[in-house]
This record gives sequence, C-alpha cells and structure tokens, in this order.
Amino acid sequence: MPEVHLLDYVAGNVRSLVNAIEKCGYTVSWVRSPSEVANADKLILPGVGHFGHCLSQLASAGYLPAIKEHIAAGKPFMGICVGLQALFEGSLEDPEVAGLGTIKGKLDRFDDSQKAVPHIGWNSANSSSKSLYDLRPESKYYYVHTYKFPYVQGELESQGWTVATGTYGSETFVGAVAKDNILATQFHPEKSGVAGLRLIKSFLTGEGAKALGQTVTGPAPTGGLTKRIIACLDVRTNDQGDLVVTKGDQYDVREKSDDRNVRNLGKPVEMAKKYYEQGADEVTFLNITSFRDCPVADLPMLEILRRTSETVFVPLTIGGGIRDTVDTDGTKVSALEIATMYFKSGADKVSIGSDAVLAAEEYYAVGQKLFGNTAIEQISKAYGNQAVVVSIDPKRVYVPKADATRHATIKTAFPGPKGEEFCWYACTIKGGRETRDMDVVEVVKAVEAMGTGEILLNCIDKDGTNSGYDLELITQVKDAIKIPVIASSGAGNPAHFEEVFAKTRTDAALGAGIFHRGEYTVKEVKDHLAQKGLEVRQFEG
Ligand code: 1PR
Repeated sequence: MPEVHLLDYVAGNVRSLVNAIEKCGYTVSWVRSPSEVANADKLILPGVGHFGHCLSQLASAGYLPAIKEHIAAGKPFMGICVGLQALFEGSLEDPEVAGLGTIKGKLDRFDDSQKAVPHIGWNSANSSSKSLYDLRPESKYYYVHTYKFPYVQGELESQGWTVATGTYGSETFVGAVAKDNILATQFHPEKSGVAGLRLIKSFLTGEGAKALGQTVTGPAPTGGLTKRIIACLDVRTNDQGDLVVTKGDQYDVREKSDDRNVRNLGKPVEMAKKYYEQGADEVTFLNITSFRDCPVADLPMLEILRRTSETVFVPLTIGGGIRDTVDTDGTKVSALEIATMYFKSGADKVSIGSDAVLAAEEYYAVGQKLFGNTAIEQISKAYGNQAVVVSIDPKRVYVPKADATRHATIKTAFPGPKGEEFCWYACTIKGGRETRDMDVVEVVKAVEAMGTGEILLNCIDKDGTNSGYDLELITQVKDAIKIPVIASSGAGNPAHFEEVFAKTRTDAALGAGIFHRGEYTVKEVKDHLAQKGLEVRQFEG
C-alpha cells in the first residue's frame, strides 16, 4: 500500500486520522524526529490544542526547519486545524510565538458577543467555484476552533492561494487554503464523514493538487453552521457482565418488570455505526456505571472506542469516570492520564460529570480562584478547551418565591406540585444519586472559567419522558455562559428538536431513547428540520 508520513509531535486523537488514511487505501508511517522528515514524500501535520503549545513543541524538537525544507522541495504537505494555523506568521492566541510564516498574516479570535465560542460543528468550506481538493459547496465539514484567519476577499488569492471560506455569525474565515504542493484545512477532514475522506484521498492521490484552482461548476453553496444532532449511547455492564447500550427513565435504567434487569437496547459499536450512517453529527458514549468501576480496568470501553473510530468518521465523545482515581492495584491515575487513554483510543472529547460539580464547589470555596489542578484545567491545557465537555445532571427544585433560596431561580410556566411558580436546578453527581447544594448556573460558570469547551445539559426530570426538552433550563444556561450548549433529555419526536432550536439558542440537540427504540431515525429528525428551513447536514454515502 502507498504510504503517507504523519508528524508525531502532539498528543491527541490521531487515531481517527490514521483510520481515515487507511480507509483511503494508504498506510501511515510516523515521523518521530526531524531527520525522518526527509524520508517523507507526503507529509501531514495534524494539530490540536493551543497554537503556542503546538509551535513551541515543533520548535523545541527541531521540526520547523525540516518542515520548511519539505515544503520548499515541492513535496506534498497537508496541515489540519492547528496544522493550518501553524502556516501563518502568528496567532492572537499566543502572540509571542512565531508560526512557520508560509502564509502572511496572523489569526485572531472569534467574537463571542453574539455567538457561542469555540465554533464547534459542521460548516461549509466554499471555494467559490475553484477546484480545491474536491471540496464541494453542498458538503459540510467539522470545525472546532476559537481562533481563525479572517477572510478578506483577494488578500490570500493575490499571494497565489486558492481559498475556501466558512461563515460563522457575521464573520467569514478561512476554512481551507491550498497552493502548489500545500493544502491546509481549519476543519478536521478525518471527522467530516465521507466529504472529509474525499478531501484526504484527493491529497493522497495527488489529483487535488493537479486540479487546484480550475473552475468547477456545482450547486450554489449552502449556508453556515448547521444545527448539530447528537446520538447518545448510555453504556453499562448488565447483570450478565456484557457492555450494553441502555436507557433510563429519569435515570432508572432497569426494566419495570419484576426481574428489574438492566434494559439492553443493543451493542455500542454497531449502534454507533448505525447512527453515523443515519447522519448523526456526533456520537457520545456515556459509561454510566463508571462512578463505581475504576475506568483504568475498563478496557472494554477503550475497545469500543477503537472499534467505533474505524468506521465512524464524526466526532466521538466519551464520558464517565474521568477523574483522578486509584487503580485496583493501588496506582494513582490522574484524570489527564485517563483522558489520554481515551484520546489515544479514538475519542475527540471527554465528558466530565460528577468531578466537575465537585470542582465547581471547590472553586467557590476558595473565592473563585484557579490553581490549574482540576481535571478540566489539566485536560484543556493539554488538549485544548474543545476536548473537554462537562455533562450536567440537574433536577428541578421548586420554591414559592424567587428569593426563597440563595440559588438562581426562574419563574416557570410549569408550576410545582404545590403550585410553586419558581424553581432552580440542583446539580447532582453519581448518576443523579446525590444532589449537591449547587445550582446549574454556578456550575456552568465555574467550569467555563476552568476551560471547558462545551456543556452537555441533561435534565433528570425530562430524561426518557419523550415530552420535549426543558426549554427553561436551556435558556437559563445559555444566558449564563458563552461556550456552546448541547440540549439533552426529553426528545420524543422530530418536532421537539425543531422546538428546542426555535425557542432557545442551544447549539446542538442530543437524543437517546427516541433513536434506540427505533421510533425515529436521525435522518427523519434532520429531514424534518430541513423541511422547516433549518440548516442541517445530510449524510453523504
Ligand atoms: O459522573 O463523570 O462518572 O459521568 C457519568 C456520566 O454518566 C454523566 O455524564 C451522567 O450524565 C451519565 N449518567 C449516569 N447515570 C446515568 C443514568 O441514566 N442512570 N446517564 C447517566 C445520563 C442522560 C443522557 C441521556 C439523555 C437523553 N443519561 O445521557 O442520553 O437524558 O435521553 P432521552 O433522549 O432518552 O430523553 P461521571
């Protein structure tokens, strides 16, 4: 099989990239020292995390001159995400660190006054009728970034670059650039389904470079960021010891029958693939018994990720048990080490539940100071904010008056059992078994300050009820923070997805039971949203 060289300099999920390259019929050889760059014909620079972290690692390992020589020799080079950013002269993210300077200009930050940042999700890469490695105007690509190169018409083109752009809110940014032997994408092609695989193949075969810049005709480009639909699989060991996908009603996952067996809805890897093929924009696995089991011994979950990432080319999130822990043999294992195992096995994001609530409590106890020692801070520092999701399991507490509690209350349209017109949302830990004296607003603000990239907002009252999302909860959380929010719990039909996007500013919507019980497919949900005029990504086969 023909080979491609991948530069191995940062931690992160490169497994998916390897899987994507292999899917295109190529093998990967690792470049592990600057001298090995000279062996590469085709070189790929993947990138995660901070611009400064990436560039200083490359610089201190002595890679920068070798990469420049590779490019100057006219050999094929591809940069992904921070790998694109590295080609510029610098970035506002780390102003003191220099980039490769192959492209003139510096990156700046998305404006978060009117929209959630990071920019996470599926967006266009519109190359204005110029051929750019088989990018297509009707396709969507998976982006996750906070910094971007602002697009000014003609600026890069006058330097000989072919450019594809995306638009987020009122900002148009560079989604991909190419010139001669260089291709770089701000999005992750290895996470962009078939559209992304097509681009990788076009780079590997050299066809993309040959056709670069030619005029192409196609449909008119579609709009910006799509509404993300996420399929969630709660996974746990059943009474027979098998890892199964289960689903609770208000977090009770046992059958209502006398035997009270754990509900078994199917096999995790097969179900993830099914949802990918139905068009799910992301797949989330929550290991819902991990607060009891030590995740280090939980190799089956790692295996599930490995196998899933071979066939599912959209982002994968794994949650459950991400916290500092002690292994069965007494060895201390940090949350960062656990996250690293998951990233190496194919996860793109880790989701932290109980530990995030406890960290938030600590944050307020010490006067809202950060010491860099929480799991959130450590993982986001190493892998970037976008790699850290905090999953919250709140439940309603009704009160008669807005000031009857110190917590952030809302006036609710759904009064409590005694007619109470106000409520607040108490955060729970250990899968809803323990309620803490922390409201959802306190927790999301604290974890945002720690460097969380996204909130997965469940709701115990709504979970498994098929009665629609808790719109009041979602609105309260969206108003409190700038980072994206995934609405979760309660989806029972496609109209519920439409409603949550129409009535709240949620960035994504997650469904579980609706898909597992086979009532609706992800495609049916998306078709419904498209019919209602919402921008969605359809699966490309
Ligand atoms: O605390 O870091 O070990 O993480 C444990 C993780 O497991 C948390 O993310 C927590 O939300 C999750 N979890 C724990 N117990 C349960 C349970 O159900 N007994 N599941 C659980 C959370 C909620 C969603 C569900 C939506 C949508 N399940 O995952 O998918 O509510 O459901 P629906 O569409 O069917 O209404 P840690």
